[in-house]
Amino acid sequence: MKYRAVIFDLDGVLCHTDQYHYQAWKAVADELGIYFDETINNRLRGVSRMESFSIILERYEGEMSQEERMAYAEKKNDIYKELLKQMSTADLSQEVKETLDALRERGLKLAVGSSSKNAGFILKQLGLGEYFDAVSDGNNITRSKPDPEVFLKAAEYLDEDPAGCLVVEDAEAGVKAAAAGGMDCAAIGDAASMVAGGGVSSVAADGTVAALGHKVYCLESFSDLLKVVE
Ligand code: B16
Ligand code: MG
Repeated sequence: MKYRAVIFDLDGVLCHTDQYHYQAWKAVADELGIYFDETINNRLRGVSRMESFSIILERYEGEMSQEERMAYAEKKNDIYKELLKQMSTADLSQEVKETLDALRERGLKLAVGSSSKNAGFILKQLGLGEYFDAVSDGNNITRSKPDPEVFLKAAEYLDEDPAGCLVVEDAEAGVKAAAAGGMDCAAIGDAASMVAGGGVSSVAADGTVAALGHKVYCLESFSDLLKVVE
């Protein structure tokens, strides 16, 4: 088999917390009188909390100190965490669970590589608290995607070479992070549309990341992963 391990992004791949991120940022943006919509929200995928707020503040007319930025980011996180409480095992789709189980049966190691500092809580809500062989998340990194740190740490925790790992991502920043880390990537959702449309500039039409030689597959649905790892 080509791969020995699969590293999954969390938000937008294993589950859909993206709507909760949107609602929480929207509440903060509305309070500050900043225009914010789903298109801007797409730019926040895979990007750390503080960097996400910087993107939102691009449309802010006034000045904001670092302390104020931290306070608003914390406020967003409080709203987000409150929304996460309504998540349950019902938010883990049957397709995702069955595909994870099938990958494991094939002998692949499975890890999470997420920018989120709330990854542990989300996995617990989904009933996946003890499921993965390793979890690398926003708490163990200093640089966020497109830096490859979160995926390289996941490979290290799994004791695997990056070249033997396949990353699954829904964000442009994550697809780039995988390539920068020397890993092939399966793009899903928003990232798959971008890759297919040529929106990820470093990815050639045949799915190869130019100059780096890493593959990027476009998944129509999560279970397509089983074909990629054959
Ligand atoms: P938190 P992922 C990312 O998760 C989200 O896509 C991104 O929108 C969010 O800003 C980031 O986590 C940080 O999340 O505020 O919970 O630490 O896609 O990398 O699983
Ligand atoms: Mg994501």
